[in-house]
Amino acid sequence: MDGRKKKKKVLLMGKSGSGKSSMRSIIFSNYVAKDVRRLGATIDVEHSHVKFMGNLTLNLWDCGGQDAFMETYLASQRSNIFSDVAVLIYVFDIESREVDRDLDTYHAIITALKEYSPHAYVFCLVHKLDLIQLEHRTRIYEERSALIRSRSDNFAIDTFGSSIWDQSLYKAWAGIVHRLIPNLTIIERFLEAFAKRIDAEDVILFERSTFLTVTSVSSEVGEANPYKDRHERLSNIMKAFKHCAARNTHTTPASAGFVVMHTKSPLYNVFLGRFTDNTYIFVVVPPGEAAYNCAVLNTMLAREGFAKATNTGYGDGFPLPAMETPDGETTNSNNY
Ligand SMILES: Nc1nc2c(ncn2[C@@H]2O[C@H](COP(=O)(O)OP(=O)(O)O)[C@@H](O)[C@H]2O)c(=O)[nH]1
Ligand SMILES: [Mg+2]
Repeated sequence: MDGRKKKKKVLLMGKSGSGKSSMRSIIFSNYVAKDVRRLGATIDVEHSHVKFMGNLTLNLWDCGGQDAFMETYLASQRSNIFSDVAVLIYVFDIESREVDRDLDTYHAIITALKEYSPHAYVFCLVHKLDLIQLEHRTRIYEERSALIRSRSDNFAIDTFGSSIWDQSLYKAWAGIVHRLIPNLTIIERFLEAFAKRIDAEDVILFERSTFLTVTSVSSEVGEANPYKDRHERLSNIMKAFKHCAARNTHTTPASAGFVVMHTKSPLYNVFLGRFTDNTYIFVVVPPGEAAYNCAVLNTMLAREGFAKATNTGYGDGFPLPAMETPDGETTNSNNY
């Protein structure tokens, strides 16, 4: 692994009206859900480049889903569209009345992908779940997900239920970008060592502009937290906060930043602050002034080393603890 700039091609496909452009705008362009109704239909392919974690550029191909376009993607444009793909995100509209036809189109796309980019990751989003009554949501999502899997050939796919009207959108996209982040193992080992050292119950790393979860660590206490969707809830809340801050300070949501927020309670301390150029860190530690100060101080101290590790792919900026290798030898992880 190295620190060179990485560009990854991401195809965003699915029938016209399934919600592709809406999601893209909310996640990457700081739109709020109610604003996406203003978007026009995507004609042909709309290219955009989004930066993520500084050195990763996602080259997003939002492919208009009208039937005529789908046909040209599969015929004359086949090699252009399907070559060099890192990720295919396929969006299914849960409201569609033509489930079989949608699955046939999906299968044709998967076949083309297998031919030109057999190592691509495939994510399928069963979208607009807000339109299904809460009590039927899980069942309908699972049924649809099983159907999609049965048409995915040999691809190991991930499926998510999503809606632009709640935090499920953030969970799905965090799952997607997680697969694309360079130096993720280094980031995760670093964060784990850091969390242990400051006795944190939860540490979550968020990407700065999208507020998507990059990765997280929970201790045993953190694991017991009943709010399993707390990461994506925080992404959603922080995005809304940025919009609110932008409105009140006459800036744009993209530039509305903040340095730190904290909550101290008799049961825990929480802070959410700017970590590196590209990340925010969310830390939960035990209650008390000393624990809080210690965690804040250590977070400040870890910044530089962390930034270096994520940029270069080497963990030498922060004294990571020695690790047991599978054959019993002890190695120092700094020798990465
Ligand atoms: N109810 C609901 N409507 C959605 C959702 N996502 C998108 N839409 C709506 O679906 C319509 C089509 O969205 P658009 O993003 O243009 O679809 P695209 O053709 O796939 O790019 C718009 O009116 C959106 O407001 C969702 O999660 N729930
Ligand atoms: Mg569109």
